[in-house]
Amino acid sequence: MKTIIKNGMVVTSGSTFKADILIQGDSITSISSDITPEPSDKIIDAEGQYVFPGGIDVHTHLEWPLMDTETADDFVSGTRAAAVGGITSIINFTKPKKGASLIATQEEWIEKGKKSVIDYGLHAIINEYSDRVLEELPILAETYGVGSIKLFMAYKGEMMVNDLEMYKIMKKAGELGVITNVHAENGDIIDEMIAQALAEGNTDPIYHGYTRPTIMEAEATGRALAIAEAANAPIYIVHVSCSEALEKVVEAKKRGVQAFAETCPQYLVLDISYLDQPNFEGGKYVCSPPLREKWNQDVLWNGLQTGMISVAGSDHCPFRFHDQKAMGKDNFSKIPNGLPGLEDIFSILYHFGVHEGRISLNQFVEIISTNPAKIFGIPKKGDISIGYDADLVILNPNGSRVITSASQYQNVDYNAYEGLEVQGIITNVLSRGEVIVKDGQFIGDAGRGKYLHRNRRHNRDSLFHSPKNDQATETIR
Ligand code: DUC
Ligand code: ZN
Ligand code: ZN
Repeated sequence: MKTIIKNGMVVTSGSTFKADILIQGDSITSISSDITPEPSDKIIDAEGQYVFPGGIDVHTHLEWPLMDTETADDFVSGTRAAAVGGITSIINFTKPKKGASLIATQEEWIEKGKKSVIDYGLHAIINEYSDRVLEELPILAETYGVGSIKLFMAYKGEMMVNDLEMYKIMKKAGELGVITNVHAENGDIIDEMIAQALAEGNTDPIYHGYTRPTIMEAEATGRALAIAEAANAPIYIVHVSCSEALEKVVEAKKRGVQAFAETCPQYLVLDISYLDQPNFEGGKYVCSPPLREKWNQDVLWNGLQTGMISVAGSDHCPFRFHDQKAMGKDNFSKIPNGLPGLEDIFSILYHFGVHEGRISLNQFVEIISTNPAKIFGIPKKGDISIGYDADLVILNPNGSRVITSASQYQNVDYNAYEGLEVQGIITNVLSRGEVIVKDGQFIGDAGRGKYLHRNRRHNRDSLFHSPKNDQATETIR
């Protein structure tokens, strides 16, 4: 059976035009001003609506152990929420147990991911250094299509690696064309600040913000970029939250470092005042890096406008408020770090970005779909083009909705954006040609998602050498 999406306004990173889209099997086979249906064809009328390439969220933590607990969404509930929210592919993080091989870990996480309702890839976290890591990296890259790893500069004892370890790992990754995601915060100094705050009797969630200052994110960001430069390796700084850290990225791009930056909706829309609420409400907003002073939001939007920030990822890391966040009721350092966001990232970026005039429709597609596919080497996704996967999101720009945990698919008892009204309603979502969201309701099956065996290098290089990147001039503030 063929499917035709008729009369929609097709939006890609490069253009916006009215067209019909013909889908056969998994793929887009024709894009034309008027495709005549045959009687057996399934028709989706998208008159008055936008048709976007499916969102690609390259920053998720489903089924992810952290701080003696595990995130509240598994690959079923998390990817279902993603689909309803316009995300048709994710890249989740693995997490090796101490001493475990990276290959065995990858196998274990591919197995976990098989429940997914949308396509999923995996970034391999490396949370301790050994010579074996360097031996396993080529196997991960070549046999498992793992084009990206992740290193942490914080979470000492659980995940943090030191500078020399980073250098050795990034050097090897760079030789293989594998990009390194980096969580950039100075873990040593943050741990000291936390100990000091607790010793002074300061236990409320707001101290999470005070003990992880912007300068410690900027310092680690600059150091990571310098190590990448010395190792001649591509680097992707996850969740840039503040102006000082973004400045480090811009400086590095100017020097020619193969650097990309990501920010997240929580840093674009929420601010540090959310941590400072009575009755432990602030605990809901504990994530790392922490929410920042509001003025940083304009700088981050500017980074997206100018291409200095290439991607918006959700950093979906959900913990229930009533029992998981509550672990830190008397001690902010025990609050599991993370916010839910996978279900709403597409809407929030559309509303605050496109609807409120901060970015264009085409920039929106670039940030939420095209750039993630290019940077992380996802073949046949991130665009609406013949031969590409029919991963498509149809959005009615004339409708609006109020975000609330009462109607969410995320398996968590709150929503960080509760009560926000956003313009634009996602009506239909297709994943490889199959309608998995119809009239806003999920109708797909668990287990239909496929593991993304990723390419390395080629698409990312074309993006790195784009005119925008080459112009990394005084673009912030
Ligand atoms: N930050 C979070 O808030 N959660 C997961 C880990 C991280 O880096
Ligand atoms: Zn992180
Ligand atoms: Zn994260």
